[in-house]
Amino acid sequence: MTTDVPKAALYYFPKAIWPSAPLLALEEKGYGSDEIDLKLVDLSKGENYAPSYLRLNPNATVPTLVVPLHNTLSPEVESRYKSLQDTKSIVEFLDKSRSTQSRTHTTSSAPSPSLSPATIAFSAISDKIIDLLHSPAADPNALLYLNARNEAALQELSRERLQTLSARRDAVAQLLTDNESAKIRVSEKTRQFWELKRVAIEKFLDVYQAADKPTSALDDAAKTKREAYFSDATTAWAGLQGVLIELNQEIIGPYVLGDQLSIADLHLAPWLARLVKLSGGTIADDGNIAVGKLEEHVSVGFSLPQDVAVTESRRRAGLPIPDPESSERQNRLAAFWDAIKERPSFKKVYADDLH
Ligand SMILES: N[C@@H](CCC(=O)N[C@@H](CS)C(=O)NCC(=O)O)C(=O)O
Repeated sequence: MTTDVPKAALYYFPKAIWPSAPLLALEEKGYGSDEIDLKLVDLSKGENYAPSYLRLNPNATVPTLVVPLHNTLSPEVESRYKSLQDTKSIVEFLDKSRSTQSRTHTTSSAPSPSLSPATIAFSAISDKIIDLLHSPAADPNALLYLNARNEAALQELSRERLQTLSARRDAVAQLLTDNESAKIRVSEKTRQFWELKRVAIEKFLDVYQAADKPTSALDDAAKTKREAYFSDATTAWAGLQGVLIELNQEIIGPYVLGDQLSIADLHLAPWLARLVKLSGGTIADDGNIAVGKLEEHVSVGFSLPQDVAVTESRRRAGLPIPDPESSERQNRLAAFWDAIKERPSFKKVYADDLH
């Protein structure tokens, strides 16, 4: 294969949630490691705010997929690119761009199943689930920053996140200073974008930095900030209940559209992995344990209807059935967790830990 043919480049960060969807897609679709360039954008250092990255994705988010335009897939023609800037379009693109019949530039001979919904009805379910997972009420990054509803939890969260959040604030502050001193020149729109990011990061930083003090030792301003934070956190986690109920109703099981994996599962997997992690679960936990921890974390006593039999879900997912006589039941999210975590794609993307 020639090496000078322009390739698509996936900008990602391994610990971020949404880039994990295209990373799972690369595995499930059998892309060879020579087909897509993987480019790391270190979110913990604020690299996503750099002007060079904003030219690829003005939202400063990962993933971004930069693809050579089709008619210039030839080394003689100067390459032109377009960038896909959201997870849904990127996963769809990766699904459509490799099929076992197509002659993509690859050394991989792995099969490439279609992951697109096969009917209009399936398409509607898939879209509904993907849109729900990307809705503000389900935002896994907001839930990460708001994952403390009492003083002890806030102390722990602060220990985990203070350092990277400070580094990200410093990166944005440096860009604003460099722009001020004309070391770099950006548009007013970009300057305002950075300013908004700085304010948003500092709002959390203020609360995290004071985490070690009991509320009684805070001055009035800090107390008000902490109370507002706990109120936002409580609202965010309460709002997740409705999302979980809806997801659990819509999933056919064990995967979103039934026995076969589809693009919706590539969104649900990283989303659920993050929420299980935020709830204290691990990759070793089976569905009932992992989703049980999530239910408990959302609200004590909250539980989704256990309307499927574990043996039936495992049979449908092609998993071994240790006890065929078992009458154990589970909810659909638990069945999904059992099925997805056994896939080689999931084991690869989450080899280090859930994130
Ligand atoms: N709507 C976007 C959301 C992507 C997103 O929120 N990415 C997070 C990481 S999982 C991010 O890049 N955050 C960077 C930041 O906000 O500074 C998508 O679907 O791709």
